[in-house]
Amino acid sequence: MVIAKERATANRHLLDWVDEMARLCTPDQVYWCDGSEEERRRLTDEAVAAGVLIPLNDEKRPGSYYSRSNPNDVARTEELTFICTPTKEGAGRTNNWMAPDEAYRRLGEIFRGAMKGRTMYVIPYLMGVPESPFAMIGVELTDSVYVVLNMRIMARIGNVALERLGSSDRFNRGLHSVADCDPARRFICHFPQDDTIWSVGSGYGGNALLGKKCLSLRIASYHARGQGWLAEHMMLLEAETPQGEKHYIAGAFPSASGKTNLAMIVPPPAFKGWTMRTIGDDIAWMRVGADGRLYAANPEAGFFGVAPGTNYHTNPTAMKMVEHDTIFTNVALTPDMDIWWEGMDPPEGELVDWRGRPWTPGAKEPAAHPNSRFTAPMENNPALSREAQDPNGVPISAILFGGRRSTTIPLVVESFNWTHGVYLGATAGAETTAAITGAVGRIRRDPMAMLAFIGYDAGDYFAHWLAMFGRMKRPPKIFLVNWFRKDGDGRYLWPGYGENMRVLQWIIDRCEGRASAMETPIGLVPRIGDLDLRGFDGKTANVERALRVDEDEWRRELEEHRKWLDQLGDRVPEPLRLQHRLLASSLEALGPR
Ligand code: SAT
Ligand code: MN
Repeated sequence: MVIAKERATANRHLLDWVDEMARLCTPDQVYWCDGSEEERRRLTDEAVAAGVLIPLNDEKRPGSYYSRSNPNDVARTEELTFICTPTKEGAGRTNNWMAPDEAYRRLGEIFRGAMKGRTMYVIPYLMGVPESPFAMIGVELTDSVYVVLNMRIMARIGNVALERLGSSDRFNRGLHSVADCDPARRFICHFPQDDTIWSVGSGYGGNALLGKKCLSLRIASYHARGQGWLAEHMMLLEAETPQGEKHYIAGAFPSASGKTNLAMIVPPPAFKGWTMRTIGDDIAWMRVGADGRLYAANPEAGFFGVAPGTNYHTNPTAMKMVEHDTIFTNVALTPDMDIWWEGMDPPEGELVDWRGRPWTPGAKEPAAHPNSRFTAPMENNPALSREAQDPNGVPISAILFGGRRSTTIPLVVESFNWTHGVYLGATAGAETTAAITGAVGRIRRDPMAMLAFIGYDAGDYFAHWLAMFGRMKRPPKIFLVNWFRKDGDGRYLWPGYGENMRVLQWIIDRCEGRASAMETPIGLVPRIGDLDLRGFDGKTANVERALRVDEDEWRRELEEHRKWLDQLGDRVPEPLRLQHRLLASSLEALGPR
């Protein structure tokens, strides 16, 4: 085994751990990433030579590459994801649990010799900007050059992280190998008490880019609870009004519910003078500032977005963002080596699909995998907020909880208070999508869009959310939103996309105390006249239906909430159970209509 001659650090904790992991995985060589541009070029060339990346048409899409995954490895695998706390109770009822020693032993057997003939890349990385009190340091060891090239877009890697680490032993230890990419030998294990992640058998984003879901959500949420802050699955958006006031909005949505689109929203023409800018599209770390407000920062440095459905109408910003220097995974290829996916204008002629097979328009199966992705650096986003790099984060005015629901949930509901807001987040649900493997189209409860990412017991997580209220002097308002309600014929009642601006405006006006709302048994809902519908070309009757609180639907919904809270066990905090009873009994008190 050859250990790289120039070790980039004198940090003994790091060197010893890398040696130990190299002895386990026996790579042919160990390579320390420095994060430089020269290194990016060199590793990209190596990836191209190895067939891992295919260069795209340099005139149409400069600096961009294409990658196809193993067809068995296209999404996060929640059933193979484990929280390995010392006790099963520590992981709670919503996580898979494996005892730490068993996990180290079982995965250790798979890791043993897994990097033979390969390179072990050492990726020191930072989540957050270097000067930020939010920043967290991780080191990922991986045998995948695809992972290295994606991590260098999604995080700040190399010397910048080593400098910040210095001689400390406080860094997350991540070990990753694609090994033989066998789903029967695929595990994503988190050891919060050891600040360690072991992931084996998958090269897919959320399973393999360890800085993302594994560190910034599962491990971070565990630390956040102990330290009094929140690590959340939220996009972050800056809204500047025509008067020049700025509001920052955080929004939790399950994967593939339009979160990236919302983070890059372009207001309709009637909203002259409004400017919307992106801060983040997936993860928010939130701490209470000295002024008692909640400050949020995006720890990532890039965007790992779902490609299908993205086009110049639904998300022009993302389309511009991916015009250059982007890695595409599992989309389709055009004859002139550009990319294509469902939702773009129909292609001319034959394509090559995500599995490398010829594909003609009208074919039964999609050309791009429904969970195909683009990985683009933050600076590519033409609507990026300057505050995206603010070390202290931005003060949040409103928190949104959303999900894809074709019935029941109104376009927008403001919570009566913080506890009710936490309840709305805790009971939020969504129809399932392609970002996770499993059935598509069934409703699953996804509290704060964090079901797959809470690194401990969900009841304790809700209690932590409730406790955060006491730390704030000016807490954000909490809203439930649903862009996806349908009529009886399955047509959307609300046009969504840029038109969501009308809802955001109402939300901002509520935060400023200048818009009215109607009290309903389940929360505060705008009347049709409370929304600014200037220039709206949809039917107002449909908007009224999208806003409606249907008591029968809500009786059924609340019954589902009860079952859900029962399922979570007795660590669900009493205020949330009481909140449930209050809502259910208020609805009953109205009597039959
Ligand atoms: O599937 S990933 O975790 O890689 C991305 C996402 O779901 O947001
Ligand atoms: Mn996500």
